[in-house]
Parts: sequence; structure tokens; C-alpha cells
Amino acid sequence: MTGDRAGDYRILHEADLRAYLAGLPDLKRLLGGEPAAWAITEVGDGNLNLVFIVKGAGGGIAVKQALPYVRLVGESWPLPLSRAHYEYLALSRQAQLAPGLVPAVLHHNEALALTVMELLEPHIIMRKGLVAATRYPRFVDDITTFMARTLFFTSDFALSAAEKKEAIAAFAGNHALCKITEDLIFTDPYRIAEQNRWTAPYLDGLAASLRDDMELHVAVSRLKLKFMASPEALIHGDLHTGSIMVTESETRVIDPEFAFYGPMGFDVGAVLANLLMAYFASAGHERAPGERAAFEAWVLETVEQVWNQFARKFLELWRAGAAGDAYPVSLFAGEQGAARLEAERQSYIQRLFADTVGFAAAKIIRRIFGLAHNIDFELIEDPRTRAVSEARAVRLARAMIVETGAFSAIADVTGAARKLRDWMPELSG
Ligand code: SR1
Ligand code: MG
Repeated sequence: MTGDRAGDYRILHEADLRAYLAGLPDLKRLLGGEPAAWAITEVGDGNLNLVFIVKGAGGGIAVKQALPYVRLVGESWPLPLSRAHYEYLALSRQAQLAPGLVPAVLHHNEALALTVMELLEPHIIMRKGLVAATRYPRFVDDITTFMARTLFFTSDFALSAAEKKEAIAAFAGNHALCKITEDLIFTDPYRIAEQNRWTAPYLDGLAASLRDDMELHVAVSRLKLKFMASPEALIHGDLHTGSIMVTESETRVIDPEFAFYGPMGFDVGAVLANLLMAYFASAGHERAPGERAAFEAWVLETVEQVWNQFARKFLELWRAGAAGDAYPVSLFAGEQGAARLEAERQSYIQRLFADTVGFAAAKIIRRIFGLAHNIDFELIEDPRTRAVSEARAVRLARAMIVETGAFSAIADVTGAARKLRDWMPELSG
């Protein structure tokens, strides 16, 4: 890590970046050849940052630089550069806990809010693969290992009380990114907000009904409080399928700039929500009826396996004997203690499942009525067809938030999704 002098920040354009990298011997060697011959392309298609791919005769790298504002909106929405620091911190921790599942960091400059990482090639953003109906055989095992290990080993099950509080403090300054989530996910879709948008006019009625739905407002406010006030573990904080890069044989989790100590169900829910959106969007991408049926079946199977394998791996880590201060072994001695502790583990995981279901639903609704949408739905060209897919997803999401108790197992979620596959909503307009 270099360059921590405040005031040294500047937005790096191509020539500047070339000169900067040429001054770093290790990276210069990795890229190979003359700096003037390096190919530099800005490829960032996310909502916040610049991302450059740099390729030389010897190899390539990815360079991410935080902008002092939200890229999607522009300079009118300032955003602290410190998010690059938290991303670096989270990536370093995740690399220790889930080796091989995050990109390797090659260089970090605090003052420039810049991180250089290994170039992930031929990996693609998973969301793009899902739109193309590609199946990823490694995904379930990798993502559940990533979540189980990063969540378990940063929680009170694995840390002493002092370590945990220090760790919470290390990420507490990332509150501007948390505030984005608090507003865009848990608040704005349920009120009139300038940045909201939806597939109009077809979803006008549904958007209005969300604003009047007091049961929904109560339920989503409970989730918001849980997000704000439950520092259970170091969460990625934005674990959608745009933050995951894949090939058929590899998975890498990227972009943890929203990381902080929050509720575990927020990460698990993000993965499930984005798979469910891929499922509902799929009907809108088919050119002939049924042509994506095998892909859709795989998506729902994946939803079930993600939850089941995550829960199994998390419980295995707990049973293996955790060193943290929660649930002291001395209080659960003998056969009776062991049985009672196991019952407690089961009820803990059941509560985590309920959180997961609620957070997943909130994440679906925000992508349909809030500021930031996703290509799963956006690439459905015909707006009426898109609105039909979106309305199906919203119907499931509302039930998942308001009637969370009706979803006691993951098969309840996939069963409800399957029933809505061909449901025809009443649209406005
Ligand atoms: C203003 S940022 C909008 C969204 O982009 C990120 O990926 C997060 O999901 C955030 O909510
Ligand atoms: Mg991102």
C-alpha cells in the first residue's frame, strides 16, 4: 500500500495512468514491453467507479479508481473516496478467509483511491452470463464457501469480543455507502423519490400500491433497522450477480466497497434475490416458448442449493469448535449440553433464513422501482413483456417480505417462484 498523503488525489486519465504504472517496477515487469505500447481501456460499467483494463506484452491487470461522486448520477452526488480503503480492507480479509475466491490485489494507493488487481480473464460478470442462459457448475460450491467462511470467521462465533469490536470499528467509517443502501433499498422504492423509475406506464399502478402498502412499509422498516443495527459479521454489502465474475470452472467475488459489519442475511439474500430475478427475467428473453426451460430449472435448483449448502457449511464451521466468545463451550457440557447447543444452532440458522428471505425480497423490489436497475430486466426490449416479468418478481417479493413466516424452507420460495412463472398480472396503461 502506498501514497497515503491527503490531497494527492486526481482522477487518472489514460496518459496519467500509463505514467503512474510505468513508475511501479513490479507492475511494469508484469505488463512487459514498453509502457507506450500498453493497451489501456476504461471498461467500468458499474454505478460508482472507473475501471481500466491494462494489457502489455507480458500480461494484464485491472485498475479500479474511486471517483469523488456517484458515476451513475454525476458530480451532483458526492461520495467519499474512503470507500476504496474499505474495499481494500475487505478484499484483504476475504482473501485470507476464502482464498482463491476474490481477485488478488497487486497494488493499492490510498491517496489516489486506486487498487490494482489481477486481470480476471476469461471471466465474465455473472449477470451477463445469466441473461445469455449460461449455467455455472462451480457457482454453488464457491459462493457458499465464500459466504460461510467470510461470515462465520468475522462473527462472534470465531472472534473474541474485543477482536469483534475492533473489527466493527475498522469498517464503521464506511457509513456513506451504508446510507446508499438504507435509502435506495429500504426507503425510496416505497415513497415518491426523484430517482425512482420503473417500467411505465405498465407498472404505474404497482408503484403506487407500494407507496400505500402499510404492511409492506412496516416489514421493510424492520429490515432496514436490522441492516442498520446488527453488526453480526463483515458482510460484502453488495453481493449481486454483477459483483461476481465467473467461468464454468471458477468464481471470483469482486467489488466489496459496501463492506461493513452488518446482518449476514443481507449477503445471502442478495445472492438469492439476483438468482430469482434472473429466473423471472428469463421468460422475457425467450424467443420460442420453453427454449430456456432447462436454464430456468437450473436457476431454481441453484437457489435451493445456495441456501442449503450455505447453511450446511456454516453449521459445520460452528460444530467444528469456534474460538469466539459467543456460546461458551463451558456452558454446554455433557450430552445434554451438546443436544441443547445443537438445537440452538438449528434455531439460529432458521432465524438467519428468515432474514435472508426478507432481505432478498427488498433487493428485488429496489431493482424494479428504485434508482439502480439490472440488465436481467433492462435487456428485455419490449416494455410490456419486461413489466410482466417484473410484476411476477414483485408479487413473490411482497409475499416474502410481508409473509416471511410462510416461507419456512427454501423450497417454499422456489415453489412460489415456479407457480408465478406464467402468472399474468394486470398492468396499467
Ligand atoms: C448509487 S449506487 C447504486 C447501486 O450500485 C451499487 O452496485 C449498489 O447496489 C448501489 O445500491
Ligand atoms: Mg459494485
